[in-house]
Amino acid sequence: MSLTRRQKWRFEKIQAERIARSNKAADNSQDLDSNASAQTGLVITRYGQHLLVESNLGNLVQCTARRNIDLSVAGDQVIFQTTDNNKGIVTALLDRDNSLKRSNKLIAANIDELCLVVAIEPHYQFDLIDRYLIVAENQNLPIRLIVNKIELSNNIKQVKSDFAMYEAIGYPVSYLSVRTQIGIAVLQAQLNNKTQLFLGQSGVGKSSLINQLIPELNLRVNEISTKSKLGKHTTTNTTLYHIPSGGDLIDSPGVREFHLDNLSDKEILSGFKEFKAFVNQCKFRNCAHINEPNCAVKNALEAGNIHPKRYASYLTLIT
Ligand SMILES: Nc1nc2c(ncn2[C@@H]2O[C@H](COP(=O)(O)OP(=O)(O)OP(=O)(O)O)[C@@H](O)[C@H]2O)c(=O)[nH]1
Ligand SMILES: [Mg+2]
Ligand SMILES: [Zn+2]
Repeated sequence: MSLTRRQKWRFEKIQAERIARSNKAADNSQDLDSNASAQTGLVITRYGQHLLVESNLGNLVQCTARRNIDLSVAGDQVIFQTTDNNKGIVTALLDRDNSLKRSNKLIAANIDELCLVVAIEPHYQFDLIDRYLIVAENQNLPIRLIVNKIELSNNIKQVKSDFAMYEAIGYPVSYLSVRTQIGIAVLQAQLNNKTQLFLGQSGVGKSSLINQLIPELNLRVNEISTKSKLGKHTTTNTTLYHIPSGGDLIDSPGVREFHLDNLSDKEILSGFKEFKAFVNQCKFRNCAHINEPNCAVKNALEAGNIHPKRYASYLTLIT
């Protein structure tokens, strides 16, 4: 954590404690523990109306939130007070550095990097990968690609050439096998001391990978269907876990196909970051880069400066 971020955090904490005190004064209806003062905490997970909050001392407290407070999610910093029955009430939500939303639903907050996990089974799809990249670009979050189950591939050269196009435009890619322990140690070193949010289709191995990275966890994992090769939506709650040596990993449930984001044309275009250098050079200002004359994006495609698979996926998403 940089010094400025820590200073900002300190400032926000003082401010939020002030809010919490005034809230307490204004509300005598809840039986707050009279000896308990407001403390800061980290949201570990939310389930329905409940939040699991970790205090600065490392205690886990089951909380509900005051009604006037915005929804908080895993990774949020909050102010809470304990009640007589050892539960807690969240009285303030601290400002976020950032957050990830999908289909207008808040998933997690205060994230350093997204880890998009894909696999050989269920087999990765370019348009799905590009959708995640669009979401990350539009919310200004760095994203890394993790290709898991590579021991199942009988054409690793093809896999590497498929992902080389992402590396070429600046996305880090890791090739892994949780089953045969390929690439885990290298990835582990890259993740230390940061907060990573794991995303990706059900069954690709997000929870299996987090179990490898934090061995004492033992998260529930589930076989994928032998017939459809699809995952069974095993993880149901977005939850934050601490890495003992520093940093946090947030596991999330695989998104169902019909929950994919509705992306606007503008979001789609700004999600293809390698198009940026060309979009202002088209003949028409409102060029959609589909079949307009003198389109700089199409010229770049023909000149080999934009990958045909990326352009194809742009067309699929935009129409
Ligand atoms: N062959 C192979 N299977 C793996 C590997 N990693 C994980 N699996 C298996 O993939 C299946 C799904 O793994 P999970 O970790 O439950 O997948 P998930 O991404 O967390 O899925 P959801 O929680 O449903 O989103 C399990 O049977 C794992 O044992 C791997 O490297 N190779
Ligand atoms: Mg899971
Ligand atoms: Zn154009």
